[in-house]
Amino acid sequence: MKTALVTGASSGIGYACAEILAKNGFNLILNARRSGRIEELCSKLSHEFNVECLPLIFDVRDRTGVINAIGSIPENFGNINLLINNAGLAAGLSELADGDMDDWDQMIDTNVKGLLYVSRAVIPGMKQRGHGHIINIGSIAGAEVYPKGNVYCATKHAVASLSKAMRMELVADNIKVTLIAPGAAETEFSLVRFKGDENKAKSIYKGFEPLTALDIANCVEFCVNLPEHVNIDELVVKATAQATVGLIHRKP
Ligand code: NDP
Ligand code: 8X3
Repeated sequence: MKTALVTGASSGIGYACAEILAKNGFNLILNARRSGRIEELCSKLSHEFNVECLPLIFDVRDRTGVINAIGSIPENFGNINLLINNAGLAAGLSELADGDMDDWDQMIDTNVKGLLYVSRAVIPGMKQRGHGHIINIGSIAGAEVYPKGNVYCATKHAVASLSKAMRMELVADNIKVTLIAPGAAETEFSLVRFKGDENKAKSIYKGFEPLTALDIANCVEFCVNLPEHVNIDELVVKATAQATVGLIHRKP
């Protein structure tokens, strides 16, 4: 049986990926900071799909915590075939001139450094086994930029660059690297960005049908079920009503 490690599995895209991977028979190692949600999801998936599920609670920003947690994974979960680097967030929406530096630190530490720490801990095992698949959840904000999205866009540009670098460095080790770059998907993303302001969060998805977390999980399912010799390098996935990051056709 194959094993997948999904970061940020307590909500949204990570949660939906965990469900779809369980359906596909993967044993799961599920990470996030909210332990209650992860434990609940683990017990739900192991009962529903008869797979093994290990909750692995850590903050991807905590370098020592990441190394210790991944180092503590028991042997029966040790052969990680699939890593989904999904944990991430946008914090705030403001111009650089009046940006909140704590928000900047949180986005850079989570979206870039967290992805690096987790990858650094998992890749050596994949190299040793000569097999693996890393799926990085980037964003259309990793190819485009929008006013007030400055630092979030920079972190997702970094994810796009790191995905390319990983693909070049790991090609000789038979490790696939896929970048999935979603457009607007209705998850807890905007609620987090606007620090719990539900009205602001809802307004982002007003007047059009956004992507769902399941839409992205379906893309993950497609990528992981391809034959051994086929890899999707990059997938850009947007709602039909979204042409570019800033051009969304909204009905009144
Ligand atoms: P959610 O807010 O619903 O989920 C984010 C997940 O990341 C949660 O499980 C959260 O868990 C986890 N997370 C956040 N910070 C940390 C941390 N420091 N350590 C461990 N886990 C963390 O948003 P989405 O599902 O939408 O976001 C998932 C990914 O998709 C992100 O990388 C985001 O940038 C990307 N994305 C989202 C888009 C969208 O429109 N929704 C579009 C493009 C990309 P917890 O809080 O429990 O730690
Ligand atoms: C999330 C999509 O447009 O809010 O990565 O940056 S956007």
